[in-house]
Amino acid sequence: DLHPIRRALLSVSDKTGLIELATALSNRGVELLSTGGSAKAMRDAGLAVKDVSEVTGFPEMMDGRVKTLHPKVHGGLLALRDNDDHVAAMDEHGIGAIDLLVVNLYPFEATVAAGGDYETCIENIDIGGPAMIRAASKNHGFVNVVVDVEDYDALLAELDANDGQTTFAFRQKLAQTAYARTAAYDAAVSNWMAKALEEKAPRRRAFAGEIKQTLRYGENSHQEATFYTDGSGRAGVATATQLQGKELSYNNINDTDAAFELVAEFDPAVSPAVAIIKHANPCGVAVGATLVEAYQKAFDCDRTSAFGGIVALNQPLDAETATKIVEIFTEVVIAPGASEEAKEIFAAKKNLRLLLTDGLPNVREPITAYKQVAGGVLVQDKDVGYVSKEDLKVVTKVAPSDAQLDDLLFAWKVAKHVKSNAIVYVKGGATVGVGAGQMSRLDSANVAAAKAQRMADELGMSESPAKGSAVASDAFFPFADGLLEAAAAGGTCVIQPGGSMRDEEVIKAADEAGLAMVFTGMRHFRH
Ligand code: 93A
Repeated sequence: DLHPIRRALLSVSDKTGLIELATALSNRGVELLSTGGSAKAMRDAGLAVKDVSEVTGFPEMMDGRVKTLHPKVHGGLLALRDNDDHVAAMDEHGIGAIDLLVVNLYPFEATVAAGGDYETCIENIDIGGPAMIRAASKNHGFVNVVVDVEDYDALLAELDANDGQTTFAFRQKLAQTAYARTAAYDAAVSNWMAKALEEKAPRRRAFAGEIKQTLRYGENSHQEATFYTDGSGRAGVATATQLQGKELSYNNINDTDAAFELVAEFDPAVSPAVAIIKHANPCGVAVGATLVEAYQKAFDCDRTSAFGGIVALNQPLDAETATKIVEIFTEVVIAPGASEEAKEIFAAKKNLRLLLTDGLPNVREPITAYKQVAGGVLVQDKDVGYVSKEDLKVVTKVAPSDAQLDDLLFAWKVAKHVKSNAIVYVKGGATVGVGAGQMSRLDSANVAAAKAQRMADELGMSESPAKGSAVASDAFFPFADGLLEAAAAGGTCVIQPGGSMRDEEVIKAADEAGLAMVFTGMRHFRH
């Protein structure tokens, strides 16, 4: 597999070391072919060089865009020397074999780095060079390809060591280096072009989806924002029809989504349900015999926070509920439909936004959820997990009553939609205290208890509604303290995933406090 070098094509942008290499090759009897600038440099140094245009019979044209792109060049690089057909084709078409290709490419990367304008960068995309490099590399069984000035010495050393020939292993290594170079070159072009695309269009427009609304601003007024639909047609805030009120803001949309996804956990065929949301957390959730009752119960949980809230219903808005809702300032109401009467009642409140959908979001639909992190994106299945009565495991001496089970499951559904750490107190199908987003579970239990006490104060109740409540914890109690806090606030039954190292200790504490506790085996972190 030793092959001699008889004919070389040198075409280099970076002329460093060119004369030394060409002289050394010439001294070994190698015939030199070259392109415009490279040929001139060598000729100026007194070397005998043949122009590629003389070989091809075509002048270099189109500002040099076409100089080596010719069968006389590519045939010379690609022909298999031991293949009779190839050799015959060379003879027939007057193609001479090229045994060595020395190319370094138009300085595309350096042009970009120097801040070259669009046209200049485009002109510095080398086409003929990479084409020859890839051709010569493919034919490394016979052809040597050098793409780096640093490798000139190694080539000459190889020729010295092998009596003017090169080994297959050497040519293969050159070819591998060469493909790495053309790959990196094209990657540089692609990256540069991607950046140019971004500069033409705002970054957020790069998101693949239909623009639903250009928002006045994002989470804060200095942030630009856009609302897209994802093409799924999924029932929810993105596909809702707005009947009245001002344009939705970024935060309105986020909160409306949280509200509607939460209320959709409750089957409208079983009972009407209402969720009121502030800052993506529920400040009141309830089921009731009627929709208006559910609304009243949800509102009562935290009247202070419900002011300016987002209300989601799991059934069409009716006149009674509409009348009740307009009593206080509400930002958005979303529902799967509304009666004509209800619409008329709302029409008097010009600023109140009413969003109607064809149905509830399918909370069991296994869709994908994304979260951006620095330099990356986290992708996961949406949390569509749920538990039913049969999945619950009673772990305490006392088992919950049927009424307690209903409240426990209700609390569990709500806890899934509360930012972790989540502790939720529920009584009679309504939240009475919600502890959201604290960094310790104990703090969340305290917050929920304090909110329950505030509810008692607001409504003039004689005792905290947390007395006799069902307590949900979105993840296990790592210690007994959070559980004991819930018991102290008046909780009498508890639902939690279980699975803590200290489950035994927590169960013992529950038994000592006379609590009924069930494990779900599934947690609902939400961050
Ligand atoms: O414009 S090109 O893409 N068209 C070609 O046919 C071609 N052939 C060689 N650029 C081409 N080259 C490049 O020219 C080489 O890769 C090398 O970078 C440069 C050498 O040009 P000169 O010898 O005129 O300085």
